Amino acid sequence: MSNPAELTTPDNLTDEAIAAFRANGFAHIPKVLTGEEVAECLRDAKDWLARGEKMAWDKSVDESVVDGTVMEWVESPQSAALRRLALHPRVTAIAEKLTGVKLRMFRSEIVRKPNDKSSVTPPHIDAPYWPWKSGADRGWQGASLTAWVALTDVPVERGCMSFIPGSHIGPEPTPDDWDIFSTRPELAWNPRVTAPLRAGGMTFHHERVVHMAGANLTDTDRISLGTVYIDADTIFDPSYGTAEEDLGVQPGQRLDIDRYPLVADHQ
Ligand code: AKG
Repeated sequence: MSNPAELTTPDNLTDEAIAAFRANGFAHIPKVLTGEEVAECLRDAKDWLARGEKMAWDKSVDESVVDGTVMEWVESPQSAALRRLALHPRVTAIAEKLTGVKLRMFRSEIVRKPNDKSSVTPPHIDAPYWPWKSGADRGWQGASLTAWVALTDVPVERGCMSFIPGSHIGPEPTPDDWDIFSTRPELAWNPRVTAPLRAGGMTFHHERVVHMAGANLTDTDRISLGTVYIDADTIFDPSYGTAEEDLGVQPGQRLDIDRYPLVADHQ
């Protein structure tokens, strides 16, 4: 863990932090962006949320949990700061050190948890959604991780994330694991780590780690950018996952197209 006043970079990321990510399935990094970087990304994000087409997560649970826009902004010159953030050399090089593998940027999502009508993000793991084999044959037991960057301050009361340390280690995920406490009920009784963040701080989480977030009980929107990075060798396999979007590659192929750039090309 670094001093909150100090920017974490790939150069000062400690071996202990890397070992903790692999053991716990998440990393809590109090400061990774400068104030200037936060300000320009927040400006871009608000701009997109005001005019981009939005989707709501999990309408069946609660229409108002979060809304977000996925990826359209990546190609737009008006959102240069967010594109820079999704491919930010500091963020991506930390991600590659944590996982120990070469990564591609897979997708990125601006998320707002509104101040006036939000509820909780239920406990879940991400792996059952993704159309690839979740890493059993890989050293870090994963094929993807998410970088979740706070663009506003996110104290506990504004709906920060919590994680169940070590929950990424276990059986190969199945589609039923989306409702993780029904398939692995023992995890509901494990200690959780809550990760409040100042704007410019971030967490990384493994696709198999149990995570959740609280409701936004404050009078200010919670805004974040969640970017998913995948192991560069990940192969599209629709027999895994519930995602139905067209990925632009054929089953059995690596996700080796321009849409999923190697992060190293931007470092
Ligand atoms: C994820 O990025 O996988 C999340 O579950 C984010 C939850 C949130 O932003 O509340």
